[in-house]
Amino acid sequence: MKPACIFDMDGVLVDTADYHFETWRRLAEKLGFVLGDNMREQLKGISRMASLAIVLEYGGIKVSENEQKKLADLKNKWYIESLDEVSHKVVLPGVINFLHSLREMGVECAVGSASRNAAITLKSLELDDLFVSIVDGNDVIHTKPNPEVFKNAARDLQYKESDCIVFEDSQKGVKAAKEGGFNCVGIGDKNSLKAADIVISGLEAANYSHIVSKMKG
Ligand code: B16
Ligand code: MG
Repeated sequence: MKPACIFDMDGVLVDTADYHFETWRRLAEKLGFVLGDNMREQLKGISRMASLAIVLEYGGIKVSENEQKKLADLKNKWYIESLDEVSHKVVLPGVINFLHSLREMGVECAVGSASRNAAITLKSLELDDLFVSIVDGNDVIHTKPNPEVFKNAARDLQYKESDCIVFEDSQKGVKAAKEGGFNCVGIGDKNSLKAADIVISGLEAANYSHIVSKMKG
């Protein structure tokens, strides 16, 4: 049986990580503080409300639950508006080729993303048909580093965790994959994704047979 592939979305399939971060910056500015570059990594891969909590704590701001909901909704409105301008340009290099090569080889694929916008985003980019299942932030209770999102994707694929390869760009996502018993390919910087089994720069550099040989070796 060929190991299945489960992809994180933001930062792996599409380059929306910067759009998320720039929108959090815009919100911080509205609240009267500057969100430092050092927060970029920390805001990757976690849910909208968990991200908001980090941003508010960074700015030393306390607001009611009702106000938090309003701020999160405003951030999402700005984020979706910013995505409108970019559309297909957000698909990362090598993604389409890699996904099509997996399909030709008969490798089953799914998405496991913290984003509540994942299904909408992949549908609007016409990439949704390439996945058996898209599990996103709407389908889970626990956010990464909890492995729930990947476990749900494995369940939908009907594969054991150890027969799946998770592709993930965030530290919290890599932790989720490893704690859930998955093989994990880190996407990005070797130093910040040390917990992954192997790290590659992006899907442009991905070779399925090579990755599988590393996993089984
Ligand atoms: P939304 P991923 C994550 O997606 C992003 O990395 C993270 O920065 C964002 O806060 C989160 O989705 C929630 O996104 O506001 O769209 O629900 O990397 O898990 O695909
Ligand atoms: Mg990500």
